[in-house]
Amino acid sequence: MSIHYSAFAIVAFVLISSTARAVEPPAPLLPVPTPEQLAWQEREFGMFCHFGINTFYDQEWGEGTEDPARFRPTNFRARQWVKAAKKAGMKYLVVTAKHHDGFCLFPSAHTEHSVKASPWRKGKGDVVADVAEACRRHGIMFGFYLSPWDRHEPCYDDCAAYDAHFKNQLRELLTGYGPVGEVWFDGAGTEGHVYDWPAYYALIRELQPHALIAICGPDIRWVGNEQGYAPETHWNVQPRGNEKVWHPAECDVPIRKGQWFFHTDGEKNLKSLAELVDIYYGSVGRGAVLLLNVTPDRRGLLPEVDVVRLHELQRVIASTFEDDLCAEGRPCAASNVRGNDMRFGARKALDGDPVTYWATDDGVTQATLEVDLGMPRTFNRAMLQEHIAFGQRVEAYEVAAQVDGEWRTVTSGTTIGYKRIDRFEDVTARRVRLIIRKSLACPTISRFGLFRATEEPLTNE
Ligand code: FUL
Repeated sequence: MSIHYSAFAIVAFVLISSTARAVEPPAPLLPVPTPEQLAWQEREFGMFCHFGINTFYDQEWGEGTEDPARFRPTNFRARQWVKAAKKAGMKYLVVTAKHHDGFCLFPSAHTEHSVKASPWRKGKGDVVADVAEACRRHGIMFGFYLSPWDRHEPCYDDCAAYDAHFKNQLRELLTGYGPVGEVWFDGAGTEGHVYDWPAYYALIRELQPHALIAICGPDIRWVGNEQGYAPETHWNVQPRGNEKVWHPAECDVPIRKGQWFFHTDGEKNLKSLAELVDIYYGSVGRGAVLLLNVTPDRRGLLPEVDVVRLHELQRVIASTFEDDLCAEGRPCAASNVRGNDMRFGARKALDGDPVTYWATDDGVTQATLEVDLGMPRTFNRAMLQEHIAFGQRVEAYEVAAQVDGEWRTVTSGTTIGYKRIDRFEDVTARRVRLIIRKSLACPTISRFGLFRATEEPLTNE
């Protein structure tokens, strides 16, 4: 009896292990994101906060001659910023520890031009510390912006001396405030100045190995505009010298048109809900990450009107994407499934799990996935996602629906990447298809979703 049992167990083991061996996941298509880049990509949406001496001067770029005595927020509460971010669905926050004017929101030991010299909290306050602490408390990734261009620092024109100064400040920020997720190096104003970037990067890697270095940095690239839009065709892989690297894009844009810092008459520049919804589709919907600037006022609080707008945006996004018509359980089939193995089956694109994916056999770069929605359903948004941990692959796709017995193209495009959301007029259909037309290697699709948005069309209010 026991012999029979163990013989059976051995046969079962051999069978299971040989099937497992037969169908390997696709080989990664290099380069692929680092774990930190992947986790950042999945955050999708963050808050930028420009706060500093400019807030009290009604200006965007200080000259470095501003008086720290003017920095006196009356009701600064970092928690209000972070709670608003969290409620808006944002997953990280980047604060301006120092802008071009050189005024530091933290009590740097290497300059007097900081909160230390201000009347705020009798010179004992530290905005960066409060923000980092609030982020930690609410599970928001913390990041800081540190402007390389410094119009106050007397040693700025001596490149070597300034490198040492800048590294000192970096060290303070990298060691005194807990985990840092992103370091934002602005390129503005730096023309003609030679910085020792490799030394800055080395210091960050040494002190915060999980921090991503953005813009003037190797981990996250600037999307190339301050409007909040990524290009339609959007590749994460970029050339660097003779190499190709994974260098994902971040779309930074202010919620008030053209204003990163607070201005007393800035409310009229607050973007409309429709504009913000459009920005969301133009950034997250094209596979980039959105860093929306919401700027604290002279109280040290985010203005209520901005917070309300932010939450309107969150409601539109949440309500649009809460009911996936292609959800798990719908009958579905694919023209090709990797090794005919259920682990890579069509269903894996519907299960809402970003870790699982539908994949085809190696060499199969055109394939169709068909879903039966059970009955005619109306939709106007398609969400597609690639399993980018294995690299970005798709070069051309199409979504089609069977309307009155005929297959019609609902939307089509080029790249998918981490996420692609397309908008189109209402379509009512029971059978729908995702067609991969062209791919650099076998596609790995972790999401094919269809939704119905009810928000008003874009207006220019
Ligand atoms: C630009 C800066 O000059 C602006 O003031 C702002 O900080 C924006 C995010 O980057 O380069």
